[in-house]
Amino acid sequence: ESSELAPIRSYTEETPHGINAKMFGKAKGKNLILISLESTQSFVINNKVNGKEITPFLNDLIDKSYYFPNFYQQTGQGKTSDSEFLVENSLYGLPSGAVFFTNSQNEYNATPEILGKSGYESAVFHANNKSFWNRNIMYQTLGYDRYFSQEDFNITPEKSIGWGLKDEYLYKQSMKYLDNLKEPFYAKYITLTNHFPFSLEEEDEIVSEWDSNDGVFNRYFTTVSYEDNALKQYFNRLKEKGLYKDSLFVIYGDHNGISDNHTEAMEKYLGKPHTPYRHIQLQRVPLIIHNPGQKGKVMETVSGQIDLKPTILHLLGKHIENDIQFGTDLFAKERKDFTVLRDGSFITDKYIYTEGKCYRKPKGNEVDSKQCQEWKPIAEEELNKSDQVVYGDLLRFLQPYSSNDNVDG
Ligand code: GP9
Ligand code: MN
Repeated sequence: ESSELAPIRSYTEETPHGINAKMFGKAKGKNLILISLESTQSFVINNKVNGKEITPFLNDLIDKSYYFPNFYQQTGQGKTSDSEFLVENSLYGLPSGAVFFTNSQNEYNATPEILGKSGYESAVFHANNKSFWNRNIMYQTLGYDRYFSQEDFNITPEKSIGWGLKDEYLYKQSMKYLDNLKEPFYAKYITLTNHFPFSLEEEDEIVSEWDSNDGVFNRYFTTVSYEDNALKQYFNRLKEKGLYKDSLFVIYGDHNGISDNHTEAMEKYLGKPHTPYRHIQLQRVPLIIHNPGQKGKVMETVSGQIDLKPTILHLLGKHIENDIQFGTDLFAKERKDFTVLRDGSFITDKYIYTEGKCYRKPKGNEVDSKQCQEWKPIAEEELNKSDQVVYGDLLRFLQPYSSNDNVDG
């Protein structure tokens, strides 16, 4: 292996990459269905607007799933595409620009490629223009077999809102394509209806708009609720087709939807002042891992999108011996409560560090920055090392890997 990769490997191997023997292979041989919930933040989960539950379907599902309330989005300027990059590769997006554009010709060792080697057929469903975020190129690089984009869906004005095809039709029209995928498959859905500026026709509203003087904020609840209901319909379709039980579901928010331009309405809604601490806590996005038939469990571990690749692969019973992963299996006993955001902010079990200041959880009171000091170089190195991999295209030096399907340690 190249000497350029050696310091990276010794760094990623410093952090314990544990495997939870009880969880390893829990979903072995199942289909993997990954759903990216556009702009969905955790503050809507188990919460209400105008006295009504915002996400009744997700709230129910959470009771039968692993739910991660301290899961953070780690994207930068590449927004949705950064979240995809993080999740597929366990590498960070770049400090500026979108890695989907700048480094689409690199070598990677992405989840679709890894699963492809054990017979999974992979497909993405996203009803936008195929070249948006350079996806048509990047998906080939990541090893996707199929990409169903705008041109593969029947998109009419009645079936569209805002950025394009409504989520309910994305799911509905994907069913015939799912039928033609060879099982086990890896299907990734990128939803769109809950995208800024959160437009929705009144007839599609499940909850009504909130009543602050911030229209964007008020409408957010309606599109989140619509997204929730569309997902419910999709699950029903999968059950009818007999695909539900044979699949592992990973559902997560891609990034925040409510920017700091809406802090006044947010303060009013949450009844809490907007502080740098609050800003970081609002970068939490839902993560739901659902393996049909399991018991529900809330997992408090501080985590981020970087951790999904090892988590998913281990659940499917794949351990990639010599992969370079910056994340850690969320079920591993020895994993540390620590997550770095793309701007260098970080979160531990006790502290949040952002904009050069250290805050104590859960109240968010500022404490001496010394309290956060020990983690600061770790956070910096984490991002630097990942950036070196991407800028230097270092995964071209990865040795062909062996997949160990029988880990029980
Ligand atoms: C566009 C969709 C939304 O295809 O992924 O993009 P975003 O603006 O959220 O990155
Ligand atoms: Mn997005």
